[in-house]
This record gives sequence, structure tokens and C-alpha cells, in this order.
Amino acid sequence: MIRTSLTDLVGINYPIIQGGMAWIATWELAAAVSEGGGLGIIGAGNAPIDWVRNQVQAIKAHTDRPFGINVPLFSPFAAQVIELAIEEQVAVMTTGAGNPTPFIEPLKNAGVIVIPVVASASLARRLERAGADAVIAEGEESGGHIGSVSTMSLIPLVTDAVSIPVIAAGGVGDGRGLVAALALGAAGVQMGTRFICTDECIAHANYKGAIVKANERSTLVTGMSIGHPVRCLRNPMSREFESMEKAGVSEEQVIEFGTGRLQMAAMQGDIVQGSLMAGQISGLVHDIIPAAELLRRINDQAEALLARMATWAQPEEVTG
Ligand code: TUI
Repeated sequence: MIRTSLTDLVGINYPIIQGGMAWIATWELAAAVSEGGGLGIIGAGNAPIDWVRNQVQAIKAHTDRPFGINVPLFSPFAAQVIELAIEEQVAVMTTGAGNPTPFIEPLKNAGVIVIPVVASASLARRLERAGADAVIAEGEESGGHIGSVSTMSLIPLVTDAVSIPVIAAGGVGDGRGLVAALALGAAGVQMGTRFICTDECIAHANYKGAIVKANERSTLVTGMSIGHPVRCLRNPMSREFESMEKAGVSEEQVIEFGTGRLQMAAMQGDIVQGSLMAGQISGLVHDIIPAAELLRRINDQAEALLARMATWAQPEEVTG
């Protein structure tokens, strides 16, 4: 067992949490991750509040273990999702794509653990002061909406900036990634892309297949021109998006072109015209397995690696 300040804070077996991916991280995946000993997260995305409420009811019927809800703060329903987390006494609330300061106090007063996603050390510092219980530091290797600093640089910068637990995200897909994150000072990891390729994830088989097929050069970043960079797999849709941006089309046209594309890929399996949000770690994903098996595999790989690495440091030989 790898026990860290994250496993203690949340009450989980493995220091691994699942990313709150819109349209993809439904109760089925979240329940499987929580039952498997990690922290499952329901991704609220832009979904209306009734959808989120149904998801919470469903997961409660399938697991007694702690789980969380994620909401990107640009969702028109963000405030209602946070109210729901309070009402339903959800264990953990994670937020993305913005500054959740106004929501921290009400959540904490209700006993909800608050873990915002940050892409900078400065926001991490501000959120620690505002009462966040931990932060997820997400590097630009991640899929979906991203910041501009790599995980390798961001994690030590954030761990130096705050004393609350830091969870590393972006470019983590196996036990080596977990050990690397711990070495950089993190208390655990969040993985998104890797969890898409599990049996319980409801994402369309075509989406999972595209990730399994991908290599390290398969992703690109769209939406930079509208201040909303999103990493996704290269396909006809993202290449067209890229050329529209290069040609300097208007912000309205870019937004109109991009809207609804994630749902097309995740639900309908349209891997040509849909947006396949995924991280650079896609190249490392080779199979689709149950979430619990994935958690065990990553833990076992990390434990073996830690044990091996402990033998590397040799005491200085005394000579003469
Ligand atoms: O939120 C994410 N990733 C996401 S949300 C999302 S939903 C979507 N659906 C359709 C089209 C486009 C998006 C897809 N991917 N990750 C968490 C994250 N948060 N990454 C970076 C940040 C972040 C960036 C800036 C957090 C805070 C921040 O602060 C700015 C500020 O206000 O200081």
C-alpha cells in the first residue's frame, strides 16, 4: 500500500483519482473506480442539474465508498452543481477551468472536501489561502482544456508553493508516472485518458479504440485562438479546426464549429467529425480492462518500482 496525505484526506486505498471528464466520466466509471479503491469522479461538464442529480443517485445506489463531482466553472450550471454537492453531502468536489474561491467556504462548511484543478503555482497559493483542502496541478500534457506549463515543471513549483496535498495530473498513465509524481512531491495522481480505456467507461468503443491506436505524436491543441486551448487526438475535425484558426476566422465561427463535438465522439462514436479529447499519454494506452484491475496494476507497478529504487542509493564505500 502506498499511503500518502491524499489517501488519508479522502479515505481511499490508492493515491489515484479519476479525472472528471464531461460526457465520459459518468456514474458507471466513477463507481468502478471508487469500488476499486481509488476516487471516482462524476464529470458534470455543461450538463443540466437534473442530469447531475440522477448521476449522484445512481452512484449512491452502487457504492458506499467516497466519490466526487467535477464541474468546469464555465458551465452555466456550476453554482447549482455545487449546491447539489452540498445537499447530497458528496465527499469531494473538484473544479476546473477557473477560480472557485467563492464556492470554497460553503462547500467546506457542509463537510465537502474541496480540490480545485490549477495550472499555475500562483492560483494554487491563492486557493490554499481561501481554504482548499488539496489541489490538482494539471500539466499541459493533459487532454481537454489545458494550461501552458508541463507536469514535470508544474508539480515541484506547486508543491513548493503550498503545504496542502498536491495531486499531479497530465501525462500520468501507469505506475512509473505515479512514482515520478511522488518523486516530484505530489501526494497522488489524477488520470483521465487512461480511465477512458476501461470496461466500465461508457465512452463509445470507437473513442477507446482511437486512444489505443494513438502514439506520442497523436494529439494537438485546438482553441488557442479563442483563449480556450483543448488537447485532442488528431483527426479530420481537429485538423480542420487547426486550419480555421491558422486562417484567422472569427471567434464566433470557431466556437460554432467546436460546439457539441465532444458529445459526437463520446456518445455517437464519430471519430471523424467529433472531438476526441485525450492527453499525450494516449500513446501509452494499449488495452481496455476493468477499472479495478487498472488500479491494482498501477499500484503494483509503482510498489515494485519504489522497492527497486530504494536499492539504488548505496552508502558511500569506506576506503583506506
Ligand atoms: O477543466 C479541465 N479540462 C476540461 S473541462 C472540459 S469541458 C469542455 N467541453 C467541451 C468543450 C470544451 C471543454 C474539457 N476539459 N481541466 C482542468 C483545468 N483547469 N485545466 C486547466 C485549468 C485551469 C486554468 C486556469 C484552472 C484555473 C485557471 O485559472 C484561471 C484563473 O481564473 O486564474
